[in-house]
Amino acid sequence: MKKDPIVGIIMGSDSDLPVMKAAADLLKDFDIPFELTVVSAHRTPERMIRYASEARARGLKVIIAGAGGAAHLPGMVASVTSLPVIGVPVKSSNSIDGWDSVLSILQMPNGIPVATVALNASKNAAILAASMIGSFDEVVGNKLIAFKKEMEAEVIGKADKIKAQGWQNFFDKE
Ligand code: RP5
Repeated sequence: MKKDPIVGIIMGSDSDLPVMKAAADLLKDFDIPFELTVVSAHRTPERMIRYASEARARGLKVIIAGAGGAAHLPGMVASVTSLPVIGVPVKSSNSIDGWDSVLSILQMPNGIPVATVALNASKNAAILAASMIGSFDEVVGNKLIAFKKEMEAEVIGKADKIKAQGWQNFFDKE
């Protein structure tokens, strides 16, 4: 049976999907039920208000919102919902190197925080969402512990390889 989504991934445009896909991939790997859709602060303001105001009652626990340019979506959604909102600044094609969306999402007024991740870092947004879910859901929490252990083993493996081969030979083909 399909489980109801507990994370909402929204984005200002379908052009954000190539960036936001990594969040969906991570949540899928973690077996966290999520939904994904386009909600634009500027082009569909009423849909945005509806989405944000109904999110908690629909059972969502966290919202990941990605947008580029004048990226008002995460902040506006946070202004309506009491759920935690994670903002993903997207480097859209007409952006000024992404600084527009980074600052737009980061510089929220007192009282309405958005947890902002790095430019295009939708995977990190999903990891953060998983941490929030994992703080009350043991199964997800344990998956995060395993995920961190895997990363640790990977780094130690690389460090061991550098030590064994010498740093000059690190990139040589095996
Ligand atoms: C923002 O404008 C969207 O989040 C997107 O990053 C950017 C460009 O949107 P499109 O013109 O590609 O639809 O609202």
